[in-house]
Amino acid sequence: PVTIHLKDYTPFGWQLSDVHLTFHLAPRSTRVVSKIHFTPNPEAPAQDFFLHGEQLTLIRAAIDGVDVTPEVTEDGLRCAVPDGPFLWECEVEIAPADNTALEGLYMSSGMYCTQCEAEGFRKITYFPDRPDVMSVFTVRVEGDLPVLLSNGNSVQRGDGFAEWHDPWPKPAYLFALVAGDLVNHPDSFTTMNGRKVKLNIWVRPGDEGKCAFGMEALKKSMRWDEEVYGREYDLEVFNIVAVDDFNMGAMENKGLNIFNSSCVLASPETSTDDNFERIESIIAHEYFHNWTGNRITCRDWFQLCLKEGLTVFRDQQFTKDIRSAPVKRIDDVASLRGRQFPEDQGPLAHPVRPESFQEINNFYTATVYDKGAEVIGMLKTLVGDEAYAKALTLYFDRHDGDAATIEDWLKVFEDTTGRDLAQFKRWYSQAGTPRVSVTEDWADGTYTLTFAQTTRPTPGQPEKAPQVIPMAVGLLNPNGDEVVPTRVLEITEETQSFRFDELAARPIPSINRGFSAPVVLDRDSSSEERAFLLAHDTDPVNRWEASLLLGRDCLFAMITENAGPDVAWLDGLERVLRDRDLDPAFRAMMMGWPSQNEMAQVLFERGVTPDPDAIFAAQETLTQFKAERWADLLPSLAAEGTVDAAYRPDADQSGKRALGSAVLALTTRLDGGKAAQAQFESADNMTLQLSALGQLVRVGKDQDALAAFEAQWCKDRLVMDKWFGLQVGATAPDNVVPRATALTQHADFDWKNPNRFRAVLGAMAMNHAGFHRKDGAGYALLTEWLIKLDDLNPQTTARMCSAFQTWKRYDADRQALIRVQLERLRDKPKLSRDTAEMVARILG
Ligand code: HT7
Ligand code: ZN
Repeated sequence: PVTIHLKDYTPFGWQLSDVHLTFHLAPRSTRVVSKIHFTPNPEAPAQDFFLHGEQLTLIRAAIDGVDVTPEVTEDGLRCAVPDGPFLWECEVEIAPADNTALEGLYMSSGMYCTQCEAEGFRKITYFPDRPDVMSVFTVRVEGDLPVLLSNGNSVQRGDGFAEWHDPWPKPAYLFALVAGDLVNHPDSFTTMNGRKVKLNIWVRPGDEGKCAFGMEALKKSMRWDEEVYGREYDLEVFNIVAVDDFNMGAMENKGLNIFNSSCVLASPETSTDDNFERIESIIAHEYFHNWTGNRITCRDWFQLCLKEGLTVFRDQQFTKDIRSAPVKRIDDVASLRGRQFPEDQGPLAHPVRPESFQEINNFYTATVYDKGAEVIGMLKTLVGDEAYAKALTLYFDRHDGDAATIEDWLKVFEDTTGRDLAQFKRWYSQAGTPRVSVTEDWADGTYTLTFAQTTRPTPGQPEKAPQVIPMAVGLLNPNGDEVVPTRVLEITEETQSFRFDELAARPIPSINRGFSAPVVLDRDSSSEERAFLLAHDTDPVNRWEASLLLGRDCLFAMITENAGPDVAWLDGLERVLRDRDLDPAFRAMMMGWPSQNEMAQVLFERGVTPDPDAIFAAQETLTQFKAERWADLLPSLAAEGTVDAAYRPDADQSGKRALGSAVLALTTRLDGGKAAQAQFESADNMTLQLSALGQLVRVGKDQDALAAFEAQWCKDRLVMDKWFGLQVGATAPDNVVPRATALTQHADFDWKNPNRFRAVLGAMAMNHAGFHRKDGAGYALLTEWLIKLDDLNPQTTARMCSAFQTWKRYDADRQALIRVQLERLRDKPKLSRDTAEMVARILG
């Protein structure tokens, strides 16, 4: 396998002034004709003329009108070219109907669509398929289909053809084409400068009723980007298309975003509140890419976080602004710790800006996206809101039209603030989660906090240097009053102390408020102090954190010492739950507790080998105990969690329903599923229906409900994904593998569809105790399916290998069972490059 290194970057030898593409569509014999003007790039070293190309049949190539015979290899072609500018013409044939990898031009439910990021365009035609080669595209699509779309503005449309022109230079990964029998949900948006932009969401006939929410989200995103970042949309039309077969969530192709249908289609009957919120944020994310990603793109794929970290940061800001900021922050922190921390602390750890890769598709990770966003949040905290805004304006002014780097990004902050960001840059280059231990000292009215930071070695990085850590700290006095409001301490040294003078009494610190830095905090605080913060902290994230830490300790003691549940913690929590001044959504979050996966990590960190069955049993005992202890409280909380008005998927109503659903989880422990059954039967929206079904699955009283649900929704793919997933995800550990096995034999288990594959096999891998069952049947079943999928869809296969990334936490028997499966995968004949790289990294 070839490893590509950041340090080897060299510019392409030519510039492309314009690209003309003509597509003659046919399922197994699409012809693609390209005409491109190449001009030597004065900034580039001398090099062969090489164009990427994979799985293409070359029909004809010509230079300046004269036919040529290039040297064609598996990954492209080489050709002798004139010294000066020249016109390249080329015709290839491709077979979209046979493209199961869902990269390049492929077919989904009878429609043609594309996915070119990262390196899919090379499966469409021969081209310098790299993000720093930008050009203006004109595209003609010919085909006997009612809707023919591509990037940019519509130039001409006629019987069986359409022409599109995108005036903004772009790299090939932002190219898109869609053709099919589609219907649109139209609307328009008037920009801050009074330009009217046509908006469309294109869907398969029958899905028109699921577009309204996505359209509203799009308009909100467009307005927000104008108001907060001063960014205006720059084409006459913005098209979104929903596609059923898609490897990821969505793609920001210029003017023609393509979405996994699960990430855009929504209706109250078929989508949960969580689905609505996710759709809103993904639509925002893709839209925001128009400036952070498209107008300013990446020089090379090592700079992926430049667009992804920033765009995630922007979509998180957007959700905070239009929903509840504290709840969103807690959600993001929980997801970072649940997904990114295990990556950063295991064999797949890599820097936010990786330095090498074999397959770039394997680096669309939680580290690049979510830690990348945290790094931007830290930068904003360090420089302040005003300087951040100025730096961003400078970034857009200075780099519009560029393929930029992290160096460019940091330079705008240096130029705006005069700060030296050399040390801060380590957040981009150093992998691993920093651990910060805290000690304190109190004498004569002076309170001193001392922080010591370390980062453990990660693959390829044995030594770590200290990072800049913005640590937001507030101090409370013993009465619970805030005596020192939030202050950001800038930790730059390995060990560093900060003093707070003239305090009347020894304070109680609230550290890393708002999760100001993505670190593991090591602090020996007493449970009294945690309970105090749970009761009094003014920072919602740390209030939630205090409860989580108490929950961890409680479960740890239950698992390792057979202790009973921590009554003091539950009483403290009860006071929070009874506080009607607190947002129901926040209280719903407080009712959550460490996941089984998180507990496995906690045990491992504390030197105890996690036993998945014991963790599951402790969770069950704790839930039952909570239900019994709070039996009196549950009815009033359930009332607060009931919405009488017509369904709206907004923060207010969904917060209430989240509380109702958390209450139902406890009530079910007391009534064996009666309330859940009633809710299931009366539900008039998917949020209530699904949460009730989840509880029925949990208590094993699900046969009738599952059958009724299937009968009701068998025609709706997205709802049926939920049906498949829930049966595996919510059931008791012993049932997980048998159920997953049975579902893979279900007539509707279309394993070639990534959503359906993930619904069953992904849900199995997420059911901690079920997946990690002692006999290794979960590992074997997943591997069997990954082996099968790899021939068809390497990208999705490789991503799902990360289910094994935490394997070193477990006992020797489980590790041996996992190793057997990883080696089985590794030894599969014709294993894809994607999966081979992942397996090799996980095996170490
Ligand atoms: N920029 C996109 C990332 C992406 C992708 C999307 C769909 C299918 C395959 C893909 N490979 C990479 C999505 C985003 O971050 O917005
Ligand atoms: Zn993105």
